[in-house]
Amino acid sequence: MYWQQALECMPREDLEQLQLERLQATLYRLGTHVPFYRRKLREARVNYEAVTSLAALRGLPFTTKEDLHGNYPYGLFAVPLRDVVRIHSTSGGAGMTTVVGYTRNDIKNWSDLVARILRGAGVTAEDVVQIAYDYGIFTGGLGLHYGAERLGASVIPISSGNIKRQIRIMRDFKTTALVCTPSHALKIADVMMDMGLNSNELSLRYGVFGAEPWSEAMRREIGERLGIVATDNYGLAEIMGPGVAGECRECNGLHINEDHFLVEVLHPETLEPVAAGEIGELVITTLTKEAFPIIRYRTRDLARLLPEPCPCGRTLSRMSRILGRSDDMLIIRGVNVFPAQIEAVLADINGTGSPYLIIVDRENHEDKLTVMVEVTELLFSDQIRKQSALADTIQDRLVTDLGIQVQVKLVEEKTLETIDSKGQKVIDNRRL
Ligand code: DLL
Repeated sequence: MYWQQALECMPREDLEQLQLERLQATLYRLGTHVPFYRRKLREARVNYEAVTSLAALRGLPFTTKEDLHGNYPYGLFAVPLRDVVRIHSTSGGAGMTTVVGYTRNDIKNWSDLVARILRGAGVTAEDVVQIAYDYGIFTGGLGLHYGAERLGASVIPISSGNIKRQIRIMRDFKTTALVCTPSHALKIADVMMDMGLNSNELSLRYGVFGAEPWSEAMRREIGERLGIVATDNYGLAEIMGPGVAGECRECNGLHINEDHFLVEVLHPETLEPVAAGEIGELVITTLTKEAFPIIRYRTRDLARLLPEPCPCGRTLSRMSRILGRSDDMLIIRGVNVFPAQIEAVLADINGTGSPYLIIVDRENHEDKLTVMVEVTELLFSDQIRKQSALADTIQDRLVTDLGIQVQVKLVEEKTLETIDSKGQKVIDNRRL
């Protein structure tokens, strides 16, 4: 049930010593190789060569998404591109893209950390693992693929799309572990039902799900409908991708790979640590990354630490599932979407730039994004053809920029305030 037992079950004292040594090395790397951090550390009056305890973390400056955008594309890389063997990005489209790089050694560590998560979920070298994440610049597909191969499992890189084919392959190839977003797993269950297929006709045993928020109710439903044990795993491209934290078979919180990541839980406004076990924002420092080390990254993900030791024997702390965000980012079909991206597209197109409302629904376990846009009375009373041309233009731009399907509806001026009197920009109707 362990992949790297000595590390996953290390006495806390040894773990903290290892963390300190790795923090020192990371600070040295950043201070000497990344001008942005050299400046930031100087401004924060941190003598990175004199850090002698983990408590020094509290005095280090934060890194935000804006910092990453300000250094787009390669400004925060700590090695020359010659040493970078892979480049990924956060999910989500233009305007908000963050570029991250990996050295050969980073890929090796990443594979081991993902292997830990798969092993913790029950998967072994005997398993046939079907990966239904998008394979591409998103970290989900390749990240889990390398981890599953490292574990020695037989990997089916099915990717996303064509669910009937995914199901047929799952049945014929006797897939034992399914890896995808939790909503995709439910979609698979729906389509199986349409195909008249029962989970008994499959060989599935494990489901390893992440990349989007889900709930205990969804875990139960997936478990019942697919006949599997469903575990949660968490990660983000800025830190590594999948592999940051994952559940063991206790299904009660995600073990953080603390020998590679230092996680703080801070109040999102005061940025002070919350009391033990309280909800706060996860702020993460990488400890072993070579190409793209990062300190005190404000993830904007809300969770809490679970203080009790886990019966599985791992000494790595556990965190709750992700309980929300401290910003307005939405995750739609596993893709990160910011209202500001939509606003920027609208501002760019003539005839709009006026009030809009983003509506997110989940129908048949699939997220649907609708953007309602007010247009002037003049345009509204104009020919239908002109209207639908404008709707198409907006839709095309949004699909290109966000990287997901969007429906655009034009409405008359003042319609939106009747739908939503509170002037919110987003109505999220999804019930997880
Ligand atoms: O979603 C990495 C990943 C891939 C994780 C596959 C797990 C499995 P990004 O595209 O950078 O990376 O999106 C990261 O997704 O900040 C969270 O808000 C959200 N997220 C990721 N995992 C979970 C989860 C990948 N298990 C953002 N529960 C993060 C809830 C999650 N939210």
